[in-house]
Amino acid sequence: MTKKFIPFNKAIDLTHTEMLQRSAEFYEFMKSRRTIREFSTEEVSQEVIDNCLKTAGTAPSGANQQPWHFVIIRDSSIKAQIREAAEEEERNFYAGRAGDTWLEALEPLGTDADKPFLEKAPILIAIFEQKYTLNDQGDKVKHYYAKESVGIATGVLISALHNVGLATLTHTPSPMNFLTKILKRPEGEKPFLLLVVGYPAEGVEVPNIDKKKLTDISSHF
Ligand code: IYR
Repeated sequence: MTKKFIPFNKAIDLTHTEMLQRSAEFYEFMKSRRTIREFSTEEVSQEVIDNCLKTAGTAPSGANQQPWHFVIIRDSSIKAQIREAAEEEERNFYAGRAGDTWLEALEPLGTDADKPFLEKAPILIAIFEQKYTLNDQGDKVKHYYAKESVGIATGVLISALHNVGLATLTHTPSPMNFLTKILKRPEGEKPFLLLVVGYPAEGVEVPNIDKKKLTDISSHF
C-alpha cells in the first residue's frame, strides 16, 4: 500500500549570510525581467520549454488539483488565427471599450491594437484555467481556487523562462474566448493568459517605468 505521508526532504540549508546573499541575488535577477513587445524570430528549444513547463507544474494548487493546461503554439497558421482574433478584440478595446481612464493608465506602456508579436515570436503559450473537469462518468469535478492556482503556476513559468534568458509578454486580449475555439479546448476550461515567449528583438526598448518601493508594497504588525 502506498504511504499517505512520506518524509520531507529540505532542498537547501543555508546560513543567514548565504540566505542574505542568495535572496539579494535572486531579487536582482528577477528585477531584470522586463515585458517586451518585440521578439526575434529565433527558435527556442522544446526541451528547454518542457523543463520550464514541468517547473510551472510544481506550483501549489487548491486540493492539489493542478487546474491548469498549457498549449504550446509554434504553428504559423494557428498563430495567424490568434493574431487576427486578438487584434479584432483589441481594436474594439482601444477604440472605446476600454474607456478613457483605462487608456490613460496604459499610456506609459505605449501599447496599441497591433500585435505583430503574436506571429513573430517563436512560441505562444496559451494558459487555460480548468474550472472543472469531467470524470469517467461525465460528471463535473469542481476545481477549488482554480484562478489562484493557475495564477501561481503562471508566475512560476514566467520565472522559469526568465531563468534561462527567455523573454515573456503576458498578453490578455479581452475577451479571449477565441482561444478555446481555435485551440479546441474542452468545456470547463477558460483561457487565463496568452504568454508570448522568445528572445528579445535586437535593440528592443522597454517603457521607463518603476516598481513600487518595499514600504509601499508591505506593512508589518
Ligand atoms: N490587452 C490590451 C490592453 C492592455 C491592458 C493592460 I491592463 C496592459 O497592462 C497592457 C495592455 C493589449 O494587450 O494591448
